[in-house]
Amino acid sequence: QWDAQVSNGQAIVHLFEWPWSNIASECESFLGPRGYGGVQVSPPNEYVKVYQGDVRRPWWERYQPVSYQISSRSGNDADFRDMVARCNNVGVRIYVDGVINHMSGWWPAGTGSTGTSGFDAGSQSYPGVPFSAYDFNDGNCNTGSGNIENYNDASQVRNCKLVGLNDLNQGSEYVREKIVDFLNYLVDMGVAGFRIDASKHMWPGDMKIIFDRVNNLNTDYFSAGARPFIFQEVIDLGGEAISGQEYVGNGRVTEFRYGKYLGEAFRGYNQLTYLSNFGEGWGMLDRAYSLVFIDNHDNQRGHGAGGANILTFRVSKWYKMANAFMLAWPYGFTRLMSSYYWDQNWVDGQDKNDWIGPPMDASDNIIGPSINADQTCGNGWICEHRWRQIYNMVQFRNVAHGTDMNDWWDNGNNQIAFCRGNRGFIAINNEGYDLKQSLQTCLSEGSYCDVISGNKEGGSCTGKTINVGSDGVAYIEITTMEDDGVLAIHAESKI
Ligand code: LAG
Ligand code: CA
Repeated sequence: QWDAQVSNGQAIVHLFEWPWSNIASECESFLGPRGYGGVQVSPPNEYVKVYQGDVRRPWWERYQPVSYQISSRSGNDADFRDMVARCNNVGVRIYVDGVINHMSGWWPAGTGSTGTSGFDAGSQSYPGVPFSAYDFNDGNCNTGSGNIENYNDASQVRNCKLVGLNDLNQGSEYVREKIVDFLNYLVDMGVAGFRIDASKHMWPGDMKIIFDRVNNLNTDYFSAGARPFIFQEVIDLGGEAISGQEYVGNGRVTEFRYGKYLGEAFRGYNQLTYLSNFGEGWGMLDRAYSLVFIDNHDNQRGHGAGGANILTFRVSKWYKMANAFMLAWPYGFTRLMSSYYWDQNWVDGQDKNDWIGPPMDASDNIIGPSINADQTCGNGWICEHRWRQIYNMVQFRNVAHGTDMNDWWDNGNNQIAFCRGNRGFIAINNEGYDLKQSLQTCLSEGSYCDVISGNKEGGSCTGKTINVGSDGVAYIEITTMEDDGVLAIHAESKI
């Protein structure tokens, strides 16, 4: 449950709100060939269609389940199955965002959903499962409003409603059974694991009972006895009643401090020199239990945790630097974010457009990404995972997998460099002046292509070429005029 069950890639990407058919082609044409290990997909099961004043089909409607029928704006059951098979066939795994803490919020009877089940939130009737009022926590919650009011009280965080969402009682045998059936349906289809939404809001012991009952992975794609990968979304920045540590016995846990601290460092509120022991040395979870990322679908738009210093595609130079550091650094299992664009509308420090959903047509169908000649995406999709600096660092991580960090160098401030065994070398310059330095790269003698400024194509390099001497030393230059503040070479970028 801690092993991502990847076949060859050590990083996964969240293709937020992508249609299943687009993900299937992306696995075949890009993710498989580029060494991505897998995809986190948006919730696939039936949910509320939200129309509320100006708010029209927000992304967050997918976090209000109505049943476990596979039917969403990304496609139906057949589309989903086709994607799982096609991705697995090219060695790319699928991880489902499992929303099992709650069902929908309150909506008037007759409100539509993305499937055929229908629901009545007021009487807590979800006939597609079926769930009824007996299956919810209301009786176990003792706050006046029925909502979570105080995050210093673990029992209300787990037994009361999160922002008004009908809270399932995972202590009930019947509820567990329905959740296990849902997870098993997906596992049997070939899914490799789950991001467990809102894990902080469920008791770790109840979750353990549920996960222990999930089947082994499908042997058409995985070895016999392989267990589903579980990564639990627990927002723990310290200072609350519930800690991420309580969940490590069930699977990996999202380490939200990781992206927050890197955001602060690259924005200049902390020096990169301190990153030499980034990870456990900074009080974060043990690397064997952590799932790390620079931003996610919540904190890239001010939801969730991390605050204003989180880096996103909007500050692309820092974003690429932070992702490069993450992918080069031997800590945790890495996840990349892949976004769509929306116009922000800042009012009193809050983006009034933080609800905006993916690009859609006049009938509210998602318009999936198109692929431009230069490999970037069109139709309003950012596709950070297709940026050269990012996909080449995914390859770096794969090439360096299994080695430790060594030969750390820094200038005492914001220029750093290090090796990964004798497999890879990276230098980062976040200083207001150039980096010009002879450094130990730990690589064997020869010429290497810097995979940040270019690609190795055939026998040559479209970016900077770095000459490593017989002593492993190379002259490294990253000027402030360059597009990127990173230089990276590895055993497979030798020319
Ligand atoms: C998560 N992790 O624990 C998701 O990553 C996060 O995106 C989900 O919240 C949350 N838990 C519940 O699954 C998102 C939005 C919320 C949204 C919620 C339900 O961040 O803003 O709440 O999904 O759709 C919305 C409204 C609320 C309203 C609620 C109920 O924003 O004002 O009370 O719906 O109708
Ligand atoms: Ca709960």
